[in-house]
Amino acid sequence: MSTTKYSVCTICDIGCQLRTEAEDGKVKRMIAHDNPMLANNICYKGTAAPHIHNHKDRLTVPLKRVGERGEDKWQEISYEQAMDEIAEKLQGIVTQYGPETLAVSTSGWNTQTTHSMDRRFMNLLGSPNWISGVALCAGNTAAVNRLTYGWFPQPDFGNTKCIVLFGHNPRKHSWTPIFNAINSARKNGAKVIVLDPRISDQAETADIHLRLRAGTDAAMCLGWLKVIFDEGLYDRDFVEQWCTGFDELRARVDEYPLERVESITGVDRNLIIEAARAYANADGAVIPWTPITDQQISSTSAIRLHSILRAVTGNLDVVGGESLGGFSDAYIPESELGLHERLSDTQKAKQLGFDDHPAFTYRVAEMLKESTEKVWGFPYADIVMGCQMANPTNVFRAMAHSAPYPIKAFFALGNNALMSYPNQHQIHEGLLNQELIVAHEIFMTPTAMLADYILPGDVFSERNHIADTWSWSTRLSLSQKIVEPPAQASSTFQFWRDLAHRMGFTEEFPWESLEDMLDYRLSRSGRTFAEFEASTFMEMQAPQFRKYRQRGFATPSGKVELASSVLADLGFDPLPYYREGPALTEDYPYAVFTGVREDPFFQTGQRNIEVLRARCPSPKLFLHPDDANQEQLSDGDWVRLETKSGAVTAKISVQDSMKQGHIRVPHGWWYPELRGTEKLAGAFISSDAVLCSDDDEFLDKEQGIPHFKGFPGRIVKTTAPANFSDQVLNG
Ligand SMILES: Nc1nc2c(c(=O)[nH]1)N[C@H]1C(S)=C(S)[C@@H](COP(=O)(O)OP(=O)(O)OC[C@H]3O[C@@H](n4cnc5c(=O)[nH]c(N)nc54)[C@H](O)[C@@H]3O)O[C@H]1N2
Ligand SMILES: Nc1nc2c(c(=O)[nH]1)N[C@H]1C(S)=C(S)[C@@H](COP(=O)(O)OP(=O)(O)OC[C@H]3O[C@@H](n4cnc5c(=O)[nH]c(N)nc54)[C@H](O)[C@@H]3O)O[C@H]1N2
Ligand code: SF4
Ligand SMILES: [Mo]
Repeated sequence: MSTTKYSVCTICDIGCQLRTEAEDGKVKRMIAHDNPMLANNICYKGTAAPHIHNHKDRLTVPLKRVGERGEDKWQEISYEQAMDEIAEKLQGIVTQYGPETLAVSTSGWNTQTTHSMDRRFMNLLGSPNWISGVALCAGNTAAVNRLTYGWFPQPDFGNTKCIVLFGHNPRKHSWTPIFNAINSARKNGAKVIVLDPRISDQAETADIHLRLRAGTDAAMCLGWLKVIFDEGLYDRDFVEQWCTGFDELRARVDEYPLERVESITGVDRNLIIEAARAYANADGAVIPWTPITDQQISSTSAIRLHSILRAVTGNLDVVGGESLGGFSDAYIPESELGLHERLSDTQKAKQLGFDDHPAFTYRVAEMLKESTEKVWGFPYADIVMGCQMANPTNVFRAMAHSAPYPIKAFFALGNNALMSYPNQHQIHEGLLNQELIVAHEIFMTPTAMLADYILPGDVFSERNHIADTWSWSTRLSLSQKIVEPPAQASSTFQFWRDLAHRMGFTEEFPWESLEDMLDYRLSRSGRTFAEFEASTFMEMQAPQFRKYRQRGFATPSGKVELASSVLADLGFDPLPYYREGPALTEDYPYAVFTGVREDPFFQTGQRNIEVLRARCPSPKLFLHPDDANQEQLSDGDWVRLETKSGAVTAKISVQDSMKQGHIRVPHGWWYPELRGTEKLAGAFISSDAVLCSDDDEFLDKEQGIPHFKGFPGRIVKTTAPANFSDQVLNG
């Protein structure tokens, strides 16, 4: 029997809607959606989904650790037994040490079905210590955007005339829908400006390319503002009526004359002027979200500078610019499902990071609560899940060193936590210190290997869902189940619901199934999941522009805060600034950056999927030919990339497109095929997270996120990792 359904792909976080075909209860094929509007939105990871969903190594039965932690020895147990034991152990820990000693790490997009039940459970229990990879991605950007104008805007690619990409490099097989949106905008006459040390794919076809030194984006933005203010290219009316702090900002910008910006960024001042003019003069311009400014030492300033550029050039909440969406009228948002109002002020104040790096913690969420309710109708805006998180570095420090208090239980759901933050050695130490670790996973990752219990997760072809964009936009996309999950695999929704029922929160978790939850969320618009499914595959509220004219902005002043009152109240500089990263030295002469996502993989995933791994069998460092000559290295040589924190073994790829003096290291490499021969399947051999420090001199001040863009490193020649073979998964 063959069936066809439509599902939202969760292999990466951009969520293409695909056509799914199954035969005799097995997923057979994933292809593009029939709707011509969506026909280009698929990459080769999407078409490889059947290989992932039907993979022989999928976890299908709950596992309980029987050897030493990390020894990878397991006993199969029933789901009921696993949940009973987890609940009992967690209860013991909470009673003995307090609820805040539970920390949870998850990313949300791949498990998809959590519906903020994790936050709900933690808030009822009393733990504020929820962390996520979104702290290094769109989550922290959302939180920092709120400081300026109270929401996180979305670019209007359909009508824009200018797209500015700060590093961000969508391609045919990387964030495909955004790649397609940029290409259509180009066809409609939009110019593209790329800021990237490398000649990236987007840079190659850009109208203007600024090859800045890694980590200097904030200085570049200050340079653009200098041009825009000096040449009067800003929207005076908007600034006068709707912004606070213009004079202070202007004085700060004057501290960055173009000679200074040129010397910091390494970009010719005439090119800086040309780009700033092109952006400011365009009839509708956008600076789409980028992870590059999420992950550097001046991150808060750089993200704020993007928001300031949008505002002063009149690109905020207008056609062709970037619009402030607000909550959906049709679907109860996760911000509400999380029950953030149920966590007491005392417990909120225990959130790790609250005191020293508060920008995306409850401390700021509480400061923005009143204005958010006034403008958007609800006090907690958990946009892209990132607006009331604990700080990951503070959490791992607490796990490793028991200060300011210990963390005793750690849950990782759909998140390979060991490799997904800076300072992997500290994360490892912290994990070894735990009394209880639970992993919810579809494959045996290095993080899962360190757990006490592993629960097998379902995948997107095995569950029903309506994907929203985590309160970022009002789009709702249907995702249908086409096959049953393997024996005992289930959703993260089920996990939190079943744990809550075992720990006394039955009343607050009244839903039996995912469909019940979807019915509840849709009840806002008077529909059930079955009705939604029968009537539409995607819907979105019509955008409204210049809404601030009625309601103001969701900031304490009700205006766009060019000088942030929240940052001032917290004792930080209210104005954006540039801070130089840790200096290169004779010993560590290269500026290393992590990233340049690899087409066949999403983050730390898929190294075990043969059809994908064959496209990229080994990790690669990119190096400029002059640097390769200097180091007497050739393309394909194995090297060790060393920093003061650790070392990564990888192959050299000599590329003309690299910027001299820079090295690119990929994110997330481990070797599933080395399970059983190398410690934690080679998690310490080639992972960028061992290189990146989270010492204070490497952290952004306001958010406490690490500097991944231009930290000091050196390379030495070596041999391939033991037991490694390029052919291992090919043949
Ligand atoms: N060191 C370092 N850290 C980083 C980054 C970096 O470049 N360097 N990048 C940051 C960025 S931009 C991001 S977005 C985050 C990403 O962080 P994550 O989104 O956590 O990324 P992944 O590494 O893909 O880990 C997801 C895990 O979920 C599992 N999984 C997939 N689907 C399902 C499912 O349906 N159910 C369950 N239960 N599990 C599933 C996968 O097997 C995988 O192990 O990491 C951030 N952290
Ligand atoms: N195939 C695939 N696609 C993905 C992902 C994946 O893992 N695989 N991950 C998704 C996720 S979660 C994310 S966050 C995005 C990330 O994807 P992108 O936003 O495209 O980011 P990266 O690929 O890390 O790096 C993009 C560019 O930034 C440049 N760069 C490095 N340092 C700097 C700097 O300091 N300043 C500037 N301006 N540029 C710099 C690099 O040279 C590189 O060309 O990709 C998404 N798409
Ligand atoms: S870009 Fe590829 S992996 Fe990402 S959601 Fe779309 S099809 Fe899936
Ligand atoms: Mo990301």
